[in-house]
Amino acid sequence: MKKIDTTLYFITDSTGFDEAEFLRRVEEALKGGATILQLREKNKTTAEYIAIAEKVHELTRKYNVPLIIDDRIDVALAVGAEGVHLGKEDMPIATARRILGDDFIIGATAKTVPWALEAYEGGADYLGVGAIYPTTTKVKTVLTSTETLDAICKAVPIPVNAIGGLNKTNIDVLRGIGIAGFCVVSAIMKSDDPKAETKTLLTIAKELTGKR
Ligand code: TZP
Ligand code: MG
Repeated sequence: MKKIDTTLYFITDSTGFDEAEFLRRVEEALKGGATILQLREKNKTTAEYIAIAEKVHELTRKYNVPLIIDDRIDVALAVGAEGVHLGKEDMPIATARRILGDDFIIGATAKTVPWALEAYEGGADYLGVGAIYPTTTKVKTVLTSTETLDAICKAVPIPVNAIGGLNKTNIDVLRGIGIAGFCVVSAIMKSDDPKAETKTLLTIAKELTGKR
């Protein structure tokens, strides 16, 4: 199995920021210790997605953090990213695995045990499960119970991350569940001090996952 550290998985959202401020926040999160970073863009043209991905990749390389591209294997390949994250409406996991080969990181969204097993069997390296709480980030999702999250963790041998509405004040519901880490968007992206917030979340994530 590939070694992927999903302890504190930061997902970007450029909404409301100019490019310089967006990149500054991304770099602050990297300085704070995000262990993996997903570039998530829903309203950009292919050319725009590639252009911003190249800039973000320069930063993630500097901090030795894998860059995952949301939805788009063409963009991931174009910029030489380390991985791609795919949901139900994106390319099927097994198809992506066939195209991308064994070394590429492929993450999948899963909201049920059968869906998690299908993604794992198709060749996913990790799963994102949620939304655990309602989220202010623009996303088509439904809530996933902590019971389902727990069942998914027990059903697959790959890292499982919780996602959705998570921040430093409400993480405790995940205690005792075998997650590898958790994903956050707004907790870091909208923080007044993204670096300090990332540091705090990393400490919590390490403690929660028994990595400290
Ligand atoms: N998938 C399920 S919830 C979510 C995604 C992409 C958004 C999480 O964003 P936030 O701001 O951490 O709630
Ligand atoms: Mg998607």
